Amino acid sequence: MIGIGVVPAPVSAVAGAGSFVLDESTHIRADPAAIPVAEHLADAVRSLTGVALTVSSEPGADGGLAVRLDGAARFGAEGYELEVTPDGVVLLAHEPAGLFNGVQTFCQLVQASVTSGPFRPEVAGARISDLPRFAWRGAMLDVARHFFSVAEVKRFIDLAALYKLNVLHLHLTDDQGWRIAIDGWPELTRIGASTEVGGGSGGFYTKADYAELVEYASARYMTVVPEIDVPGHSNAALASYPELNRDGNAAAPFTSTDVGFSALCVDKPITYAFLEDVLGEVAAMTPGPFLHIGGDEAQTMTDEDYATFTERVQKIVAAIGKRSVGWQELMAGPLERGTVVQYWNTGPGPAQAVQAVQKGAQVILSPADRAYLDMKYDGSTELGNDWAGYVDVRDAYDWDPATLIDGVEEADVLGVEAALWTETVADIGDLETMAYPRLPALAEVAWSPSARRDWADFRLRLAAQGTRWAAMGIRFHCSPQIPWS
Ligand code: TNX
Repeated sequence: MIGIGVVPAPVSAVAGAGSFVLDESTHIRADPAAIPVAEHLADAVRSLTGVALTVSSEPGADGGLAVRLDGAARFGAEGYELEVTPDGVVLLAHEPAGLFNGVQTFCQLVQASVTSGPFRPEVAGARISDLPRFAWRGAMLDVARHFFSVAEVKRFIDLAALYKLNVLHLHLTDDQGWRIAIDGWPELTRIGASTEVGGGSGGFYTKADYAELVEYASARYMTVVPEIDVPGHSNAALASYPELNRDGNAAAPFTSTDVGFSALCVDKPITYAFLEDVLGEVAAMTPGPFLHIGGDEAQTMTDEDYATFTERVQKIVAAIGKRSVGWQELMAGPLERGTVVQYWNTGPGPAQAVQAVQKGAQVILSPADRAYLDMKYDGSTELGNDWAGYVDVRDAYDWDPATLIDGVEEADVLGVEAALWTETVADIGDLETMAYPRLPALAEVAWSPSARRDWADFRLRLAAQGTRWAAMGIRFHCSPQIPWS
């Protein structure tokens, strides 16, 4: 089996002689800067096997598990080397994020030992060296259509981190709800946050909540990319502040699922005062380099107004010291240096992604017929949409980012992102069912070299992961394409 069963498939993995036995006497010895990752490893092993490992940074005898930051620089910020022998386990990386990725791999090897017969935490010998293909391996959650609590978003982060995803894109605002507190604009949360699809009471993140999410993600080496979707998808803001509307009357709250009807006013100075405040506050709370400014489906605006607006917003973002990300429509106007364009709409085809590249932008690939986790798996899926067709596990898995679009080459692709829109997804059970197992499939698209990817092999490796998901209480979709054990 490719990569001795690991998902996503590592760059190189070979089985070694013998096995390493984990028991209560096993000690993890970590470099001081690697202690948080080592603690994470101990927690994960405890929940997988019940075995409690001790952690320290004291130098000591060989044996046990060594977690060290002296890996080769050529493995980059996120790569790692892992060796399992009867005498011990050595995990090396150049940076902590690489160690964290190595821990995910090691846990899968442990899991394989737990499920391969009578319980004996004995990890088969292996030598793995690994690093990601793409820098941006994203998971987007729409918390605007239905609100998800801090605890639920943390669970989503956990689901993504298991498969080495490193970007959490939070779609924080849309027609149906505004989900982030902005000091200078309190009505956004008093009014704009009080709705969601279907008429529920919505919700929002305080600044402390948001900081908690950033912290939780960062402890898992994930960067948060907040999205404030403008100029369209802005009804919640327009319902909160009459002065943002052309006629000076507050828009009515919206709890249905149509798109494309709302737009901020291009020619009103207050529009930009509003955006400077919002983007400034969001940027101040966000350590990562990117702000997502939406830009999709502004169907009531002229092309000229749209270009004027999106150029100005990108300049606001640049002035704050951040880089803009926008949905593919953004390429219709001028692109600020460093702006990244996210391809999604497979309906009109990839021309806008090609044009974005021709204008010098890198792209993130989220083709809806592959990467939209809100599409139904098949005709029997109760939740979800189907405007881009059904997306079963093979559709999510069996494509290559470098050959998907003529005119978009590997170097033009910053990465791949799975997107979970939540018009029909209302709680954590729904979320898990739509995300799993497609999120791990897309994680392999983003991480593994194309030479290591093969559907026939992947479906066997994925099947073996199901046991762990069941143990973790993840309500995954048992796609008939996968031979679940
Ligand atoms: C299109 S993707 C949208 C979203 C919807 C989604 C549903 C994008 C940039 N816009 O507003 O939620 O389809 O699949």
